[in-house]
Amino acid sequence: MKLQHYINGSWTSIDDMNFIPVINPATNEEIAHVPMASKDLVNEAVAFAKAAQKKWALVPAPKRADYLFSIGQKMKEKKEQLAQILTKEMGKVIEEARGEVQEGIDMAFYMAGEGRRLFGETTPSELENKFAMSVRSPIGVVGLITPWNFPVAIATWKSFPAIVAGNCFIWKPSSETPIMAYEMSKIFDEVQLPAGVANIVFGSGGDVGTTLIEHPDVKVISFTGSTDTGSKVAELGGRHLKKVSLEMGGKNAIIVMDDADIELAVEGIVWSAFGTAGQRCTACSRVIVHEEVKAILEEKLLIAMAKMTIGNGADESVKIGPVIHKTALHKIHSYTQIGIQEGAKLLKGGMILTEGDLAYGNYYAPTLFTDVAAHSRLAQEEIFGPLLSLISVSSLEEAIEVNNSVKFGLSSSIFTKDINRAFQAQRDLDTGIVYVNAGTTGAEIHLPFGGTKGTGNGHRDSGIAALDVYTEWKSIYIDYSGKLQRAQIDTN
Ligand code: UN1
Repeated sequence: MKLQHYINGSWTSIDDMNFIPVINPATNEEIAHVPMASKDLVNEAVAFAKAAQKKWALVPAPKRADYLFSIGQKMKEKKEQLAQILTKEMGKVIEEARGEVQEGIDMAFYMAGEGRRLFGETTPSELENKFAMSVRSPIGVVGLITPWNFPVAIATWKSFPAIVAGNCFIWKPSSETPIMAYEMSKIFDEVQLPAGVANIVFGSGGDVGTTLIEHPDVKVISFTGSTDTGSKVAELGGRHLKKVSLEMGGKNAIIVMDDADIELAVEGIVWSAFGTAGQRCTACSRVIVHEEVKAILEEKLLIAMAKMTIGNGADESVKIGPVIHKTALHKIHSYTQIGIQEGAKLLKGGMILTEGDLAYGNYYAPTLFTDVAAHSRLAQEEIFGPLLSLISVSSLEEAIEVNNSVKFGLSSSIFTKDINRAFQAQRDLDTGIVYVNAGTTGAEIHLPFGGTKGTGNGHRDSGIAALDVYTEWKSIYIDYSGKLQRAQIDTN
């Protein structure tokens, strides 16, 4: 299968294109070929989007929202088909793939509802017979750069608020997972979204992203991906005075206090650390455990880990799928070696799996280290794989300090039965998302998603907060006094 870019409501011809293969991480088989857009093609897409946006901004927001309701409905009808494709190109297990498509459906309906709100504000004027209000206005053409770990959900967090607010977008999905984007282009086409509102261009290695960031007609860049790439996006975006929204890495921790429900904590840890093979920005990669319950937690974690089934995520009984590619597999393994060198104690896993069919895919054994030093590389750096580090502490204060000692701040969690500790933790944990008695993953789309410190730059995906990325506040003063009234002067 050869994919095509989707520009101005049609798919580009496949002639004269450079293609690269798309690989199923469970088998390393080629499943499609994705074209690489030239700079000219990206510029062409931006020009179409710019022209389309002038008309799209005039479509009443509730009507723009109707398209989103139809998109959500189509995604619902195709949920199983989309989930199967998602598992095949990204590797996550089918149950999670269904969950991810559901996340996109939820976002469509949620943002469609926003079409009948998009609330502005009225504010009293300091002058007589003068009316003051502020409204959200669309910004123009926006560039969306999305990662491979959530090929559809993250794109919906960005594209749906963008279009309901009256913008047009150019979406550059990851070259690892372009098929989901291609499937979304079919849905945009099926619901007859006006040409040029949604555009998808494929690329690899940063060329398309650079063109979008440097283009004077692309006003906003929304990026989710690694901290390394994100800081380059921010740097280039800053030079071109772009509004840049960044969602980057995490080094998320679960705190297990001495009064925690240990069985529940184990379930939360296993799901957050090893689900999606640890390849979520929200994945748990540190457990900060109170020393009183360290031994029992280790024992129960090992029992739970022994029950995990690893393999091709298309198989309904499998709980842990492959990691995205060989490079990731070797990077993850290098952290096992780093952990050992740093003196951490390897309790389980720590190897690339090669038995039977696993040899064909990119499988890493769920890995548990204990006695990890809070400031070691193992405990500080994002690994993005199924590697978990246990760090022991002797108080809640110390647990919070360890949690906050990393450069990231996406998600955190505490297991405790003490309501005072829970409230103290939600206040003091320096992350954009905090869970009490739940794992670190599973954010819901109607709440803001994002993090503090090295995770982001203050913007949020999802929830109402996403509208702040894709709208500009416009303040409007209507003077009906019939005379010139000078603010700050005539008031006093
Ligand atoms: C991500 O890994 O970047 O909260 C997204 C969660 C999911 C989204 C994760 N709803 O785990």
